[in-house]
Amino acid sequence: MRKLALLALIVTAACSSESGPPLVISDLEITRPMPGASMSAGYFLLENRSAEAITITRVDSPQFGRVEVHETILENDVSKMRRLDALTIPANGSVRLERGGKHLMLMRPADDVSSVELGFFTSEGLVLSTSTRVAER
Ligand SMILES: [Cu+2]
Repeated sequence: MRKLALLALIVTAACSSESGPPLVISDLEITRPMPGASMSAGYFLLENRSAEAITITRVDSPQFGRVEVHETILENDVSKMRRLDALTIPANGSVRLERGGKHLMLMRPADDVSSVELGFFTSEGLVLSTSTRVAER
């Protein structure tokens, strides 16, 4: 957290008209689990507005028992998912989580998941928190 605060100071000094959080989320969509399934998927765009790469090492949500970052890969013409230990957003760059690509997998839902809160952590702590309504199908 201390490093991020310092980073924010540097960014502010370098570009005084622009301050604000280093990591910005948009286009956030959490799907409702398919009937009989207990997993939801999350899609969004993460923008890093700082001059240093940001590596997300953990995502959590009070509405789910477990949240993982997955990547869909094609192996011998079979679509598979694998878990990613980290998600790096390059300096002044962005990463999109989308259908058929990297995505968030939300497991073990609570009884009420009509509204979902998400926290994104680096090894140094929380860098972004957000919430959204779950998409109607
Ligand atoms: Cu997945």
